[in-house]
Amino acid sequence: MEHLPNPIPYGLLLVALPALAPMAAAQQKDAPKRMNIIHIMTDDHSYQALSAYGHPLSRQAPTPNMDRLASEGIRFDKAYVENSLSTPSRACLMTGLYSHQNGQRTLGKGIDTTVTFVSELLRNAGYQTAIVGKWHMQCEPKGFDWFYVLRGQGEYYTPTFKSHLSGGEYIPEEGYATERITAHAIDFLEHRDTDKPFCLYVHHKAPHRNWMPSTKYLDLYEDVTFPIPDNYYDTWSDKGEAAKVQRMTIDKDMTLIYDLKVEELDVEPTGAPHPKRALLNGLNRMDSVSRAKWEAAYGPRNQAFLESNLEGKELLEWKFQRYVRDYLRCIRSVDDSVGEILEYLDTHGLADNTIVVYTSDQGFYMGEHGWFDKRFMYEESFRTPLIIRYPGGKGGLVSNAFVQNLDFAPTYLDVAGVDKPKEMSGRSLLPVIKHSGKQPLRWRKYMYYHYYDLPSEHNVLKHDGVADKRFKLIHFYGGENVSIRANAYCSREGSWLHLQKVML
Ligand code: SGN
Ligand code: CA
Repeated sequence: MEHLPNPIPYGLLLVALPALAPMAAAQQKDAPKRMNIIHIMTDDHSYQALSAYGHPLSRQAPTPNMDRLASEGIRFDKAYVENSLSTPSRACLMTGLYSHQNGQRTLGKGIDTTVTFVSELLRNAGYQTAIVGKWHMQCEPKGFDWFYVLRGQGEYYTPTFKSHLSGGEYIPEEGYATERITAHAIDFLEHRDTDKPFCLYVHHKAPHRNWMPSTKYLDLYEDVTFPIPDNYYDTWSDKGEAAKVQRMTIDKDMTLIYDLKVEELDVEPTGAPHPKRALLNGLNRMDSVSRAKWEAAYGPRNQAFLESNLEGKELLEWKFQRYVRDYLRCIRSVDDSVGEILEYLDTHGLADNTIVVYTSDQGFYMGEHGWFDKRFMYEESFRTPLIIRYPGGKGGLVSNAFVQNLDFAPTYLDVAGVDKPKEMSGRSLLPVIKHSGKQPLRWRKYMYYHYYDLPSEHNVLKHDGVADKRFKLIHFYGGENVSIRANAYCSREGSWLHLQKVML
C-alpha cells in the first residue's frame, strides 16, 4: 500500500510546483492502469443455494455462471457479516464500519450521513463510480457519478428506479427487476468514461421475500423435489428463549397468499383474513401478458393444492417445496445476470483488468430449524457466500480465510491505491487473494457480530457475539420478559476502538 510522502515545506512547494507538474503528468501516463471493480451483491442469497458450495439443495438447481466465477477465482468458505440484515449490511459495505460506528443498526433510519462513503473516496481517487439496483438506505446515494436505484426494498415486476438523471423521481420500468438491473449495469459499462477506472456495484433485489420469479422460469424445477433439511421439524425444545420466541417459521409465519402465492385464498386456514396480502405479492404490477403466463403456471398448481386439503407433515413439506422452488427460480435469473456481465467483460477486453466480487448482503435459512429469513448469528444467516475473481490469479481455489463484510471497503481502497481511513477495522483482502486464498499470518482470530432490530418482524432477540473459526459466544438480550430499551446495550459509543484491538 502506498504511503503519503513527508510534507514539503510551503516555500519550497511554491518554487518547485511548476517544475513538478510535467513530472506528475509523466508519472500518471506511465503508471500501471488501476484495476476496475465490480461488486455483485444479491439480497438474501444463501450459500446453500449456490452450487459452487456443493450443498445438496443447489446440486439440483445449479448456478453455472457463479460456478464459472469460482472456477476462475476463489471461493471463500468462512465469509461473514457483522449484522445480518440488509440496511446495516449495506451501510457496512459503503462505510467499512460496524453498525455502531455508522449508526445503521436496524432496518429503518440510522445512517450517519456525515461519515465518508467508500464511493466518495474512490471517486476522489479518480474512479468513475456507479451503483444499480437495491440501495435500501434512508439517504441519497453518496459518491456516485451514475446510479439507478430501486425504491426501498424494490419491486420484482415493473420496478421503479430513481437515477442520476431522474431529478429525484422514481420512474417505473417495464420488466423484471433482475433483468432491468442487469440492463442498467451493462448500460453503464457501455457508456462509462473509458479514461477512468470504474467501480460498479450491481445490487439485486432477488432473491428477497416474497420470491417472485421471472415469467421465463415459472415452470423451472416444478418436477424437482428438493431435499428437506434433517432439522426441518425442530421444536427447539433443547434451545434457549431466542429460538423459541422467533417468528420466522415456514409452518406458521409464511402466509399462503403472500409468500406461497396461493392467490385463490383470501383467508388463512385459521380463518384470519388477509385482504391486502394478494396485492402485496406484486402480481398486480405485472402486464397482462405476464399475468396470463403466471395464471397458466400457478393456477392449476394452486387448484390441485387446494383440492388436496393437505394437513400436518404433508402441508409443511408442500410449503417447503413451494418456497424453495420460487427462491431458486429467482436465483436462476441472478445467475443469468452474472453470466451476462462476465460475457460483457470478455467481449470488451475488460476481464483482464477487472476484479469481480460476488456476494450477498447476508445468509438465509432454507428450512433449517423450520425457518426462513436470517438475523441470527447462527451459521446459516451469519455466513454469506463470497467468490472473488482476480485477474491473473489462479482459479478453482477455496479459501478458509476468516473474512467479514467490513473487509470490502478496505479491499476496494487497496485496489485503487488509497490508504484506508484508520476508523475502518476491516482488512484488505488483496494479500489473501494474491496468496491463493491463504490467510496471512497476522490476521483476525475473532470476529464481532451485533443484531439490534427488535421490536420488529420475525421477533429475533437482540444479540451480540464473538466468533472464531470454530465457536461462537452469543449473548441474547432484550427478551420478552425484559423491557426493551432501544439499543441501550450498545450505547457505549467509542468502545469499538477497544474492540478493534481485541479483534486484530
Ligand atoms: C421485509 C420482509 C421480512 C424481512 C425484512 C428484512 N417482510 O420486511 O421478511 O426480514 O424485509 O429483509 S415482507 O413482508 O415485506 O416481505 S432485508 O433483506 O431487507 O434485511
Ligand atoms: Ca437481505
